[in-house]
Amino acid sequence: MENIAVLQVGPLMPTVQESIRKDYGAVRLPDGALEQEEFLRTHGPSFAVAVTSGRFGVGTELMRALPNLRAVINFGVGYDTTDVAQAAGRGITVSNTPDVLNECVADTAIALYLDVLRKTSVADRYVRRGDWLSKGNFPLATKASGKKVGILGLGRIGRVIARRLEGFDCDVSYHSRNPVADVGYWYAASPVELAAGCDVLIVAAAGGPGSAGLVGAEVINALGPNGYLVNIARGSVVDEEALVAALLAGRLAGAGLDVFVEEPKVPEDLLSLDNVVLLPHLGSGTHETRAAMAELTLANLRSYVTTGSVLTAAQA
Ligand code: 8YV
Repeated sequence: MENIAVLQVGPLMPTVQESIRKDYGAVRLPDGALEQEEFLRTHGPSFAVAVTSGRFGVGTELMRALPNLRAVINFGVGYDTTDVAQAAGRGITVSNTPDVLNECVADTAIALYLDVLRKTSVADRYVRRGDWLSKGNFPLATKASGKKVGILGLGRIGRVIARRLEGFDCDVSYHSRNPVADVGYWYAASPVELAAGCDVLIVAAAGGPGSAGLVGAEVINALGPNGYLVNIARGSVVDEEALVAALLAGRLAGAGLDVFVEEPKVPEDLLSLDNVVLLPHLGSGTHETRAAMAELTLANLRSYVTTGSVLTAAQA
């Protein structure tokens, strides 16, 4: 095996951290800004591979400080925190962990969908507070089966969500950059058209500059006061300020959110709203899926170090 210097950027699953330290002598980038600067000035040129996760990534400045970087191995399917344009320009390979998390992320979308319409989290709080005893029956919710659901981004995860919704007798439509050849769902020409024709909009598009703010005020207004939004993609795909404003003004019925613009910060205004379900970015967070992601991350690293190419290259 070629002697390659590996840099760990941000925390990783303990098994992955341990494995890259033991097998490749990986060194972790210090946390503080000053320590980082000092570290990179001295050691930056020695690293050929960075192992990171979607939460951290190798951004513009960090990539510049690693002049001999040849590969970014990303734990996670999303790699919007890595500067893929610079990577492409410099011939740096980027890998991610597609497919192994489709089911769990789709399950999370369905959990949010059911919760926000049927108000199960709110009802759980109602029981715990003793309101069932003191106030009587819980107010009626909204039916989840048979709804018109629009999926924004019919990629690997979007398709699995669609399949699950078929089981709820939902009428599925979608918008993606291009129509998907082998599906029978109705294709909407734009996010606004998709939102206008559905009861629930589920955001499953990849993050990054190409999709930033795709769900803006116009799309939210098209969804309307009886519409719901579910986001399991990236906070950046939704104009969060517009979303919060619409929820506060009653221009949207509710939202189920696993992702936010400034994670782990969640807009304060959302915390007191009972028509909003808030999750701490746990889409892929099961033992089984995280183990599969860890395995694929390490397999990509191994493959890069031994052959010079990765198994699952990210699309630039
Ligand atoms: C992970 C994710 O939580 O895969 C992704 O893109 O957002 C999640 O599966 C994340 O990548 C771990 O940092």
